[in-house]
Amino acid sequence: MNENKLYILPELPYGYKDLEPYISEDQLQIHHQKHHQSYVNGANVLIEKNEQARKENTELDMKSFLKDLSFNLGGHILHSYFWRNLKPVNEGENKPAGMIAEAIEKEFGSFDRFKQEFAKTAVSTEGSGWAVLFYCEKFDKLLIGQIEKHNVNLYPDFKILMVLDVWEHAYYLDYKNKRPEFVDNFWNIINWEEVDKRFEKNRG
Ligand code: MN3
Repeated sequence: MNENKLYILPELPYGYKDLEPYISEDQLQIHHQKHHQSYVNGANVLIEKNEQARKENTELDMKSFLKDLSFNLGGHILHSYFWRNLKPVNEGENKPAGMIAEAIEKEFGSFDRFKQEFAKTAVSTEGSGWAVLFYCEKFDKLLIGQIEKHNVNLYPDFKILMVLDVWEHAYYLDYKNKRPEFVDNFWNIINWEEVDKRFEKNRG
């Protein structure tokens, strides 16, 4: 890859071993360096192809081009959120604090109820996809969503506060087919400070 690409793979804010035992070094490295990188590369290739077509004044199949672009760009953006809403394992219980904790309490009744709904969302996502915590500014409301692949079922305009990748490539080395175990362990490595920061920023 040359250096003048539009999209680049972000560095992780921690080391590849730092999410163990919940995500192994091998699993995290392949997920970041191979899978995430492939969406970055895919988006760059497509953007170049489009620019080339404009220069040469040739036609692209817009429908298929845009589908590929939203898939790859969606993958890049969601993974970038995902790495930052994870953090190395600390001692003690990992629970939200601050404004996001209050908002979860208000919306879901309790943190446990939120966990239950979010986990069910992640476990029941069909095929490859994401569980997402969104914020709707208009009604000052938290919403859970399921994004299929990287780009289907998105709520336009709603801000992404937290994501969980439930593609098999996110957990298969460590958990094989046991997605519920992976989802269960996700709670130990959520960076709630980052989620709260996103919430406060979007709430204004
Ligand atoms: Mn992934």
